[in-house]
Amino acid sequence: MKEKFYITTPIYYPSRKFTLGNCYTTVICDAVSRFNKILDKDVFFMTGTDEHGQKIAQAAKDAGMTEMQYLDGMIADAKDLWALLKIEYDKFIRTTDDYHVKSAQKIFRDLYDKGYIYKSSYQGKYCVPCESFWTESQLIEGKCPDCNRDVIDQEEEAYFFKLSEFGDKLLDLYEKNPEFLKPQSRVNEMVTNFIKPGLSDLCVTRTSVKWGIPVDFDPKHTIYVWIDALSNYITGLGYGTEDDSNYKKYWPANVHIIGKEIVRFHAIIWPAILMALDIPLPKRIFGHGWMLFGGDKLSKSKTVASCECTDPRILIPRYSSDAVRYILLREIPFGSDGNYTTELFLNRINSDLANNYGNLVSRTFSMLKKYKGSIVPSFDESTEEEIDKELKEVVAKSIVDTKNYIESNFDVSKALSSVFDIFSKANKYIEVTEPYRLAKDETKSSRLNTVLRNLLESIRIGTIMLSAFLPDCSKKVLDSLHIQNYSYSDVETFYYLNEGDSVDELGILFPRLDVQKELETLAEIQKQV
Ligand code: ME8
Repeated sequence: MKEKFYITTPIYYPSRKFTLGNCYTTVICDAVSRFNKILDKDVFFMTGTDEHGQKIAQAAKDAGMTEMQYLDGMIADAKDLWALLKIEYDKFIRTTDDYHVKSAQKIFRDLYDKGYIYKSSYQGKYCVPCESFWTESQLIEGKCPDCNRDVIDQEEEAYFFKLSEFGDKLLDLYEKNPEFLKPQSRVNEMVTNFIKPGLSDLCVTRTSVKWGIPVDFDPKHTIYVWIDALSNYITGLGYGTEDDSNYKKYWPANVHIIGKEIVRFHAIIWPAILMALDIPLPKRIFGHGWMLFGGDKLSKSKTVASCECTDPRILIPRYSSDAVRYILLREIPFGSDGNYTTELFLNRINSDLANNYGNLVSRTFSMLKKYKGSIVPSFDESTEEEIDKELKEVVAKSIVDTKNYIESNFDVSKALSSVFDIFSKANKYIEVTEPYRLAKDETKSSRLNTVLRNLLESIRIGTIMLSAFLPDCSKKVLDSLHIQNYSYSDVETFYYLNEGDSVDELGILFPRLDVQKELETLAEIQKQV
């Protein structure tokens, strides 16, 4: 039986169109999911949308639509974006889906029946026009952070979850299970900032928010976002419904990958809810850092210079989904914050995709055509030199390292960099072995064969690993080599291609860009949007 692997993104708020920041987490999860498929695991990858709450109701109102009209449009747009980015999810959950609503209600009722939820009253700062409660710390200079108007002290009846009972259990969890929350810095943050000072019970319903899932035994209350949202990770598998086969098969999740600002909800509230329900905990929560745009988490136009383009709907059609996936996966050290600029993106396309990988493939394929009629040549290990061993060592190291980076820490950035070690080394191998010179000397024919074969096999191995990260260009290269189905065991054999097979021609994978000109064109395009 195949090993199971269940991975999730956060479910995003569709109160605005998804940004490059949402693409960041989703592409990481997609790459990890694809990589695990290559490792021959039985993978389930879920993403979706978090569709309740005041913000969504307001956005729909502003757009002059009903909530569902508004949401259906936003979700169609989100799915188009994921298709453009080649995101291969197994399930897209919407928290307005029927099965989710019923199952979230059951979760709430079970928590109530077990005595973990009780009725009391909620006191907070209330903005009457926005119909929103705020905590003291959310106010900006004492006023509503949304509309900047005065707030009043208000009390409303509400249900509370006994989060305060879980402090010690959570400390115990982090201590006994150091893999549960990564990176380690996030554990320190949870312990010092939240658990040690003492957890308060959590308000989990609102009577003032109408756009939410009603508590089935007290319907004037709606379930306040976090119980609704977090439970998606199990309701999406069918938990609490008639068909819970996916829940039985895939839960507990191998990992929830999320941004660092929602670690508190995932590493404190979610395990507490699961413990209360006697449900096993996810194996790992990874809180990654932020992609920063001009120092800001959101690509708001006011903080980003006019030559900056952060709209994936412009970038993907213009530069390919692979190019956008590449910058997202590679540029930001996984776990930390990192800056994105359009110039950096364009330079990466040139240096890594066009000059390194693209150039390697195009040089190798054109030499193969010129000297060997595009036929996979034989190899003769007796003609091998030191540089051949070095190349094979780099390949062997990358095979081990890439898998380790993904399996031990989901570190897509290091994994991708390790795959590119093969391409850099193979380009150097061409410089050192000079196949164009060998071709001029008939006595070197066998050596030329070996050199070209070693290049082809290095490209094959690197490209199979690359296919988890950049599926489109890898498919083109693997198609030329007539490789359709593959798994990680195929990269572990260096000589794998059949001698005498033909290799199909391949166009340019990544055209080189004039960065300055592109920046100007993007600025123009943005002016028109
Ligand atoms: O928080 N850099 O939804 P959300 C990196 N609905 N990641 C970014 C990013 C950036 N600049 N901007 C967004 C919610 N993200 C809740 C989640 S889960 C049960 C409920 C990513 O639409 C990152 O994953 O605000 C972050 O956690 C998520 O988008 C926030 O999405």
